[in-house]
Amino acid sequence: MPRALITGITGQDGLYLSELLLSKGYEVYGLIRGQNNPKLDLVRRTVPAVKLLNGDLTDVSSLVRVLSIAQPDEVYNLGAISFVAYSWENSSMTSDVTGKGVLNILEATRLYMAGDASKVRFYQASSSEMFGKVQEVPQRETTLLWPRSPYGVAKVFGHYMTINYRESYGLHASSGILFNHESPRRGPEFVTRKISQAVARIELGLQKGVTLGNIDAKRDWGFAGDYVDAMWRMLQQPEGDDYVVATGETHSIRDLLDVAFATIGVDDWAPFVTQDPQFMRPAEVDLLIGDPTKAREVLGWKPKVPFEELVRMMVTNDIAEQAVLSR
Ligand code: NAP
Ligand code: G4F
Repeated sequence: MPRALITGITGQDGLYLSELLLSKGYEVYGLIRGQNNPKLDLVRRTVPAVKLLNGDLTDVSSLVRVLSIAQPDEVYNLGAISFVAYSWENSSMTSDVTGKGVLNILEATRLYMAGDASKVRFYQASSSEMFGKVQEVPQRETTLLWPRSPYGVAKVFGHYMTINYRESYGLHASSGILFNHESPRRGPEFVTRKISQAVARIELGLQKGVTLGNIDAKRDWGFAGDYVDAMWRMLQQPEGDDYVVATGETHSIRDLLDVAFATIGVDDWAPFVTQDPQFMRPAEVDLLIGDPTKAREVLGWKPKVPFEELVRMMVTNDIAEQAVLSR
């Protein structure tokens, strides 16, 4: 039975990846932090077979201990402070967790493999946010990185550190440059879920409108359940490498509003949407669109859930969830 360790087990991708690996017969370990993590129950309910181990990406001694207990064949480093807006307000902590945390888990993995590079394979959750002020359209593996947020800068550090461990120590290390991926499990702070929850609550008469920031920004949005499959495929390759994982389509937040409100039969969303500078960012990433050719050709991966279906799935799920919560 192959063994996997996942950091970020309480997050959106951690849950989908656990489900995928368990369905493939893996023994799955998850790193959980804090003495009373509020998401512990969610993980236990959703993926009860996952074995949870205490640790934190900022504490290298905890990572060494967790690796020695889990004895993984594959390490998936999904843990991060992942909310871009928050990273300006907590830039030092974001650098420690999202940036230096990658070095910590790489170093713990190097100690664990003890000179035997065949012992373990490593996945790093890199991000399209690294492209920032994009230098090429669409963005591919070779596109120059130009991050626009403390989060993006921290991800660039983790990305290059992963490549460096591959080149320095022969570690089978892969970096997935994933474009935005969403689901009903997405955190409510992100724009897709903020909109799907608001539309659901408007439909149920629980809320009158929604206040947003820049609605002209464009993102390449896919379904998280599809994207974790690409992570697994990367670690099944003969060599570690870097891959863009994206749909190859881009949509503005206006397009997102169109589909979300159409799901409840509203054609003109303007009366329900206001904008507030508090949701604007000091530096914006205006346009993301990925070129997933390499992932398709080498990994045999392609996205299954199109944008409109994804948005409708999220709104429909939130209507059901909000109806229960409001009872
Ligand atoms: P998420 O839902 O925000 O989950 C982040 C996870 O990181 C949570 O489990 C969180 O645990 C954990 N974490 C935070 N601080 C930690 C620390 N100090 N030590 C250990 N774990 C810590 O993120 P996601 O959407 O699943 O994304 C997974 C990864 O992919 C992240 O690295 C993200 O930056 C990256 N990524 C995401 C996207 C996307 O569109 N979703 C795109 C590209 C890259 P707690 O519950 O304890 O806070
Ligand atoms: O949903 P967002 O907060 O996601 P963002 O910043 O693109 O980051 C996500 O994707 C990255 C991959 O590219 C990940 F690495 C990262 O961890 C995270 O998962 O914002 C999307 C867009 C931005 O342009 C933002 O300015 O939506 C715009 N926006 C407009 N109004 C808003 C809002 N974003 C949020 N969160 N809230 C708003 O009210």
